[in-house]
Amino acid sequence: MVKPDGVQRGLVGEIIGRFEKRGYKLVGLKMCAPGQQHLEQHYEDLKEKSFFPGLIKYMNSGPVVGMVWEGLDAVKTGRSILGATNPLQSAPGTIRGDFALAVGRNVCHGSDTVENAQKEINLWFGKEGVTKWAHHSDAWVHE
Ligand code: DAT
Ligand code: MG
Repeated sequence: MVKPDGVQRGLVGEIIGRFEKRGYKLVGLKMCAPGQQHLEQHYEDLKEKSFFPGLIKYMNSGPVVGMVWEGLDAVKTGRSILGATNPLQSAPGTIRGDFALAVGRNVCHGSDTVENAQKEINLWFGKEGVTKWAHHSDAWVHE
């Protein structure tokens, strides 16, 4: 997901392009501003953290762009494309390492496990929000 700062800074195309060019297949895409309750549900595992109120306020400060990517090891490799949570520790070449400085303005979100990816897809996209399609380059990307 491109967070509100990423949307405002015009990074939507850049972020989509990095996943697309790596070889992942886009199967879900949506801009929305779902509101506080939905965002609290999305980050429910962090609700006891001191930064939680600030995180929700930031996430609720503008629209976000959610996406669902399919391909080999998409969750783990997707996280490495994003970079470390704190951009000061994100390697150059990662999205956060190239475009962010502060942990509370780190431009993008990525699911951290396949199980959480499934939960987040259900929360943000529902069953009809994901599109099955055949990528013409699939055999040139996957063995
Ligand atoms: P990630 O987004 O890399 O999965 P996370 O799930 O641990 O990281 O936390 C969710 C978001 O909360 C993270 O992208 C930025 C914010 N956050 C995490 N740790 C923080 C901290 N110590 N101070 C402020 N914000 C923090
Ligand atoms: Mg997380």
